[in-house]
Amino acid sequence: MSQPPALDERSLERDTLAREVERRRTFAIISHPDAGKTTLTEKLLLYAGAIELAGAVRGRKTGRHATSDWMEIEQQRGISISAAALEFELRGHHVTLLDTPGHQDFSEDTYRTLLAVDSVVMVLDAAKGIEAQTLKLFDVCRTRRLPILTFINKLDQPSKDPFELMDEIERVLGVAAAPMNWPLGDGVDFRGVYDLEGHALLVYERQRGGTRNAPIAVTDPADPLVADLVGERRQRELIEAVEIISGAGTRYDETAYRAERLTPVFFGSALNDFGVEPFLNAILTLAPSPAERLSETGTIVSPTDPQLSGFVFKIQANMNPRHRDRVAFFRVCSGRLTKDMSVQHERLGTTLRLSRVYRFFGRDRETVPEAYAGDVVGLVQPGQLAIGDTLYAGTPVRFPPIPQFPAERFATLRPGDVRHKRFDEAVNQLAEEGLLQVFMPISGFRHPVVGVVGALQFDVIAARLQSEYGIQCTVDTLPYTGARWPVAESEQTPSLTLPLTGVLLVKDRKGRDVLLFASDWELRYIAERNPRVKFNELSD
Ligand SMILES: Nc1nc2c(ncn2[C@@H]2O[C@H](COP(=O)(O)OP(=O)(O)OP(=O)(O)O)[C@@H](O)[C@H]2O)c(=O)[nH]1
Ligand SMILES: [Mg+2]
Repeated sequence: MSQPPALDERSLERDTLAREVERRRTFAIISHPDAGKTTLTEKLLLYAGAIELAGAVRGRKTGRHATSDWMEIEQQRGISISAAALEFELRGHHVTLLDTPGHQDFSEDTYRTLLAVDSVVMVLDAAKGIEAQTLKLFDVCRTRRLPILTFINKLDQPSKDPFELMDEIERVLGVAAAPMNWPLGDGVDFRGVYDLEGHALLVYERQRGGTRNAPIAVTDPADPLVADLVGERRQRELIEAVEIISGAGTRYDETAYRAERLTPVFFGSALNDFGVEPFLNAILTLAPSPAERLSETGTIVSPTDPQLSGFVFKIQANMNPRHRDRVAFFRVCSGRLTKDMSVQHERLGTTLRLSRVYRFFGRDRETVPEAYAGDVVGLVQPGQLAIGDTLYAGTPVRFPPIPQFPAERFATLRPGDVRHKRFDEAVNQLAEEGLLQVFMPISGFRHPVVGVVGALQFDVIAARLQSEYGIQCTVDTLPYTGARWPVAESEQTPSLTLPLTGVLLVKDRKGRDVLLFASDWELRYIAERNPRVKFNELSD
């Protein structure tokens, strides 16, 4: 038996853990579609020195694409579909950034990602303010107690008045908005931002997109240098704005930010590389390092606890054509993860050796020898890991389950050529990712019926079957709007009485009965006719 480590060895380990945790920043970028998350992500990578050239969301065929939109269908359509993890080192910090999809059809992936981070960057389109999906995601952040930094993007286009935007954040989201810098003009008239803390002017020069302007120090908004740089009219406006902000405006307060009562607000234009560098600095200095987490039973898991723990929040197959494997994205919550270590698989009650541990940069991966709380690592353990699984070493722990969204749209998948085994395997792999739920009809054609949250996911399924598995597939949409798992009260419960139309009885992957129904009317009918049966919305 090995000896327990000596006292000073243990305190040395504690110091290392504390230091590693302290320097970690793990955050997700969220917003309504098209606000500029992926563009901002790309520019943050550029300023962090993690990439040399920035790609674009709508790159020309031969052009560079944004690192986080690595999937073929993302590049074709210019939207994000799947959350992408990007990890890099910057000025002594270890940063993990997760770019999420904004479209509500992919929001389950975004919700799962929000479980894996310690804070959030919220991007607003300056012309649009708080949009519907941003509001929904904000509510999720609030229940998960995630501090939020705000980046108001696209100031190079006609924008709402900045005071109106501050007011909208406070009114609609119900948090204080503390401007950290202030824009001078907008659209064609956009001249730059004034750093309210540092008293410096960052001047925007339209023609010089991509170049790194340094902020110019001024004594205050009334400094004659300001007029030289942006003109007298803009200076007068700035003086007035700063007076209002220092009088009645909200000032940054760390405690309030950490308690999700306040969001620091920055202005800029991601596409034009403007205001990105100060924002990156703010992420490093303001965003919190990994905090304690609660297990399912309510025990506190400290990030500096020497025993490893964490959970799988995402599975993605075929990320790299050279490695056709399934990656389980694992958020480390405590301890140190080392390659080849043995861990306990909480759900299966087995021991697992972590032989393939990667860190990710969009599609690219590299082997990592170790990881700490806050890190998101990719584990390749074929067939052994599912979304929501907890892994630990030492004292048993289980993290709360990850809720699955109920499917609201259904379709039959018809493969073109018939290589059934490969097709079934492909559909099952996509089901493991949580992209779809698979059902088998009881009678008629044996083509699988799939359920998804949003209609765009059908396009993703067809595109991925084609590009990742070489399977041409037709998606025939079905008129159903929901699924229920009937559970009989007892063995004596009579068999189901169903309406003649508007329902379909299918089996799930575990062979259980599932009812698909076309509207609430059928569901009510079924519930009334079968009083001794419970109809569960989710399978487990
Ligand atoms: N004018 C202008 N356009 C921008 C700016 N930032 C992003 N865009 C454009 O806005 C569009 C959407 O940008 P994305 O970065 O894909 O937005 P997103 O939030 O990642 O979108 P989803 O991932 O699909 O939710 C693209 O055409 C960008 O080029 C900006 O600062 N100014
Ligand atoms: Mg995007």
